[in-house]
Parts: sequence; C-alpha cells; structure tokens
Amino acid sequence: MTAAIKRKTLKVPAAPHAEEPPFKKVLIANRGEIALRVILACKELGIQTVAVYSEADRNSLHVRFADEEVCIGPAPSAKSYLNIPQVIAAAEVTGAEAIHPGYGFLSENAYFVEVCQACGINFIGPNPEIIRKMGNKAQAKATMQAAGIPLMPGSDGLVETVDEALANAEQIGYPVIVKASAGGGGRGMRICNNAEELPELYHTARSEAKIAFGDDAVYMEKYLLEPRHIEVQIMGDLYGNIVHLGERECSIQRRHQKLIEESPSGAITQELRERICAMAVKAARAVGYYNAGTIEFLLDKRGDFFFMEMNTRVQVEHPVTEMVTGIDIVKEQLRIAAGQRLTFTQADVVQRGHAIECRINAEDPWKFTPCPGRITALNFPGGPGIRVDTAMYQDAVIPPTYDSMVAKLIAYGNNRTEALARMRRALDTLVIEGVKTTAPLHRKIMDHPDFISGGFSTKWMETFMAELDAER
Ligand code: MV4
Repeated sequence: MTAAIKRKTLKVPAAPHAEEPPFKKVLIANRGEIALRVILACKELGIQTVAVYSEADRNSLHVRFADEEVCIGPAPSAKSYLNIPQVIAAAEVTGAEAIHPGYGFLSENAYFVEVCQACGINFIGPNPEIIRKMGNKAQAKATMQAAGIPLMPGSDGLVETVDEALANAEQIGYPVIVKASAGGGGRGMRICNNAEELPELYHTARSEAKIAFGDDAVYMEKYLLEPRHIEVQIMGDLYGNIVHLGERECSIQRRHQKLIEESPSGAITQELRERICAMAVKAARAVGYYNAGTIEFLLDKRGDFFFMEMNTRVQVEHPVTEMVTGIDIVKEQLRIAAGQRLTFTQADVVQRGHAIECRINAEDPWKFTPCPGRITALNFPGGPGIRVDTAMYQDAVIPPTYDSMVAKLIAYGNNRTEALARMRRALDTLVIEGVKTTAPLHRKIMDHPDFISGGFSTKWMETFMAELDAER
C-alpha cells in the first residue's frame, strides 16, 4: 500500500508590506462584488481574509479568493448573511479580529455592532450610536438642524396624527412628501398633492413603514420637484480628523435604485461644490463621525441644497470617488478601524478627471425584471480608464435570491467627454451571455442628449423610460 501522501503546506512568508497590516485577519460579512472588493483591499494590506457564504454562494469568487471560508447557512439572507449568531460564530472560530460589513445586509445594523463589541470583534464602520441616530431619519434631521445644516422645510419631528399631517401640509404647502423615519433610500415614501389625498396617503405610509421596518413613525417635508441627488463622501478617523472626498452625482435612478453615478457632478460650479462639501464635513463633525460615510443632499434648480440622509457605510458607488481622488476608501476604512490616522489631509484631496459608473444588473434592460441564470459567455472590457468591480465569472450561476447587481463598470477620463467615450466603448465590448443585463439600457443612455449635456434630475429616468416605451 502506498504511504499516504502527506500534504505539505509550504509556509510561504507573507509578502513584505510597506506597512504593518492593520489587522491579522478580517471577516467579510457580505457577498458578491463588494465582498471581493474588501478582499482585494485586505490582500494589498497583508490582511488574512475570511469569507462567509450561503449554500447558494458555495462556488462564488469571494469564497475562492479568501484565505478561509465558512458556510453560514442556506440561501435566504435571513438564514445566512443576516444571521448574526452565525456571522459572529464564523469570526470566533476563525479568530477574525474584525468584520467588514460591506453595504446592505448588516452594514447599518446597530445591534450587530453592539454584538461585535460585546464579543471583542472590531466592526469596520462607525459606532452603534452613530448608526442608530443616522438610521432614524427624523432624529438625523433634528441633529443636522441643531448643527445648522440646511434641511428641506417640513414637520418639526414626527407627525403622529392625520390632523397634525393636515396642519403641517397647510403650513409647508403642497405638494408634500410623507417619509418613514426608519426608512431611507426611497423606501416608505408617499407624495401628496392636496388635502383630499393626505389622510389615506398618511395612513398608507405609516402601515407600510410598520410592515417594512417594524416602525410606523413618519415625518413630512415640502416635496421638491425634480431635485438632483448630490452626495458627499467623507472619511473620519478616531482622532477627530474629518475629510471630504468630493461629491457624487446620483440622479439617474429608477424607483430609488441608482443606475448611474458619476464624480464630479456636471451640474455644480466649483463654488457650490465647496459649499456642499464643507456642509457635509460640518454634518459629519456634528455627530463625531468616523470611518467612511456619505451625506446625501437634494439640490434644487436654484442651487439650494438640503440634507436628505446620512449613510453610515461604504456605498456601492464608492469607485467613482476612488478614481478621481486616487484614494482607496476600503483600505482607509481598515486602517481607521485599526486606530490609524487618516493617511491624507483635506489639502491632499484633489479631484482630477471624471469617473462614471454604470451598475450592470442581471435584469431585462427594458422591463427591469430580474434574470438570474448561468453566465455562458463573458468578456469584460479593459483598456485605458476602465475598471470593472464584479464577482462574476464564466459559468457562474446568478442566484435569484439576492439583489441583481452583478458588476459595476467604471470609466475614467481626463474630463467627462473622455469618460463618456470610454464608457461607450466599454459597453460596446462588454459581453455577458446567458442572462439579460441592463448594459443595453446604459448604452442608450450614454447617447442621449440630456445625459450628455448633464441636464437631468431624479425625474429624468421616468421620462426616458416613457420615451423608450413610446419607441417600441
Ligand atoms: C425627497 C424628494 C423630493 N422632495 N424629499 C428618495 C430617496 C431618498 N434618499 C429621498 N428621496 C427623495 N426625497 C423631498 N422633500 C425626492 C426624492 C427622490 C429622489 C431623491 C434622490 C434621488 C432619486 C430620487 C427619486 C425619487 C425621489
């Protein structure tokens, strides 16, 4: 009988790194492209990585490229990526010192952060008090008001009864919008144009909020017609240093799902840019913010802007900011969480060139219906100025269980014209077969005069989709 072949694992010394790794081992409590994105940042910093995965993600790329992997449950998110005991157990059995949550899932769950803290695990993000306060939109607005941040005119806190809603609407002036305090990102909102509609819309908003968020608290604002969505990336360390990394234009959305983001915005002057970014730093300082965060503003046609909400996590669209500033936001997050100071000052942050990101979703491009399935052919574009953040690969199966975004295609150029030209040829050379994707929709948008001119608000997608329907 041949002797059992002893597996010999070569102890290859970790590659010498310019800096001491912020952590020895980090668990990534996410999946897909953002999980892989965090793994890449960890690799560059010499940090060992632990991937957690559901049974549906057994063959996924973030599992393949992590140093260790732990199956945390079946496909449904509630039983896997949202399963706090399983995620914590995976960190404990692997000895991960820190957890990066990515975006979505547990990334803004204050209770999860408290559990991490109780277990001596470092959460790569802000503290639970900040997450809880900014997650309560009415409380976030009150905090910002006290800090002198401009707000949309609206109710003074929560609106508890229909009569209060009617009185507020009279005082604000129609149209008004009723928003769920535990909502955000467009969830739990109702627009109302007159007093007759208000009682029913008010009740609908509250009952929907109760179902969606377990909290039916609502507040009201003047509804701003055709605003632009401008958001500012900020980073803070544990020593009170807070720096903005410029703004992102995120007005191309469909049903509150961002489709295209860019930095800088083509709609604002340098003077307005400086005011909005300074206000974002002021807002972050008001809550003692640290790690990566984004302040969302609505911008009206007169150039006035208003605080909308603050996101206490890294965002899907962070790459456009990375491309124009040259700052690796995820690496900075890891360093900050390990107690290091920001590696840059505000004077070091320079926006150079222009970046545009198209979210490639596995959906019918015209109907937006999810199209899960197997990738039978794949070619990602490359060449000057192109970045692709994805966890897709040839023969990968896109499960129906999770959100449909399968890749982010980012084009960078010296100016918006060059970035647009690169995005067009990148979309022309992107091949994804086996599932439908939104790439053809993006290619059409890249040729639309409104998009090329930069003259679009958050309403633009509605009109564009109506144009497409009329053409068919
Ligand atoms: C608004 C608004 C107009 N007026 N609030 C949508 C998502 C959430 N971040 C807040 N949103 C809005 N709040 C007032 N007072 C319009 C929107 C809105 C929107 C904002 C940004 C980007 C896309 C949007 C699409 C629809 C509605």
